Amino acid sequence: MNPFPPFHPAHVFPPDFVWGVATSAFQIEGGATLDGKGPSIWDNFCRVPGAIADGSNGDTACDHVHRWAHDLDIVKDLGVDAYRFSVSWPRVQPDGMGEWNGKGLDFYERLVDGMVARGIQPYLTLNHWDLPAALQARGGWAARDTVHRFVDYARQIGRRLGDRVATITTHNEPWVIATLGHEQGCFAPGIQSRATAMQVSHHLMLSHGLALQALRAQGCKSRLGIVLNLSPIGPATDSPEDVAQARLDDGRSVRWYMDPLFKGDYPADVIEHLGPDAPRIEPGDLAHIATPMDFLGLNYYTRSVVSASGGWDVKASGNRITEMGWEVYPEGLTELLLRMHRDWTLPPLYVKENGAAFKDELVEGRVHDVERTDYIARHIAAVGDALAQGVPMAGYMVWSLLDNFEWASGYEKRFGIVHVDYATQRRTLKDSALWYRDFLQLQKAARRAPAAAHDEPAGS
Ligand code: IFM
Repeated sequence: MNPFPPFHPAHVFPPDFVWGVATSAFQIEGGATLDGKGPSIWDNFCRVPGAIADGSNGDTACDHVHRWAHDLDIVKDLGVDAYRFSVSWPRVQPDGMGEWNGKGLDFYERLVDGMVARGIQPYLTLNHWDLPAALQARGGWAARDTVHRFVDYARQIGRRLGDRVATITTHNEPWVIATLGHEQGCFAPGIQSRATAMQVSHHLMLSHGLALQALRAQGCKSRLGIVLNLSPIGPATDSPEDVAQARLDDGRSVRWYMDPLFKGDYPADVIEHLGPDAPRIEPGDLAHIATPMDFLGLNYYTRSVVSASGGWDVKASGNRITEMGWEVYPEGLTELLLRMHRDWTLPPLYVKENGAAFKDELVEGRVHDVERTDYIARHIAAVGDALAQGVPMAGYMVWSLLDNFEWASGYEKRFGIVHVDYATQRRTLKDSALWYRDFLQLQKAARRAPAAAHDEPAGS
């Protein structure tokens, strides 16, 4: 029996739709001290007893610093258009200010050239969370000076790689950096203060806008944008308390980021709710944040259902739950995309991450990850549904290419479509990777011969 939804004509995507896979530096690179790399806040956080579920760290991870060429061969073999990766700031500038590390910059030169040579479009992210530890010692993202350090770093990367990378993302998931890193403290740098978190979020957004301006001023040709993690947020019941809670949560995690980017202001209800914890905003900041973008990236994994009393049992949904405890809810992706299209004026929109951790078993060289394959197929269909209803979708990327260091969960949660045996560093394409490759071949066939391919369901 075919466990996957068929891809009927509504889900043949436009010829220029970009298909990709994604990773980030800290999660795969390893080489924590190689060739002059400085420590990041995540290197330090991993040393805090109890911070990482399995007590692990990113010292070796997937050893991508040594195996990058083989990894790019895998990316090419999948037949994707683009590979989303991030630059480790402390690898290229160990202290986050001052001296540049030539060997670190050369690594990314080789990586980008390797993509170009294989016909893969490089999609670069500047900040996927691994802030240089030396900057944290000076206040980190809570300090306004870090904004200017980030802009310098963006300029340098633009100068070195901007002629070859298709897109540059400033920040990946500023909500995670601010809220998990500085309010809940379960991610680096492990701070627990709402006021600090809100100031951090403002500095991230400000540095995003200023980096865009700086990159454009030096003639950078890459398309520029940001990647947000958003979910549709709904009340568990229709009680006024639950409805109000859902509205507030939506304000803090969705509108807090979308409104300044696209409407030039933070949501008034959230500012009022924060009271003294609201960030200090200097004149002109909001105009910088609203600098027009060439694209917006969205990372989608699940929906959020909230109740004023705190708990909602995700199992009550009756839907499959991933190893992260996240409900599988592809309808939420279509719902979110339609809402974004309705409430804000969007540039081309990419799903820059989507995927799932499930328990995988490597048996005789195969990983039959039916649940992950089903997850990806259904979310691609959800993107197709949004596209068909007019949302300006430009691309979709699977998280992740490789099993990797899943932050506070360590190596226990596997998101890869390629299995990594951490003892040997051997890579094995899971069934989800084989399915994605077949699916992309069908999409490409559809690009060549649209009429014939419409009769051909994918995934069969
Ligand atoms: O692994 C992370 C990634 O770094 C950012 N987005 C969510 C993924 C899964 O938790």
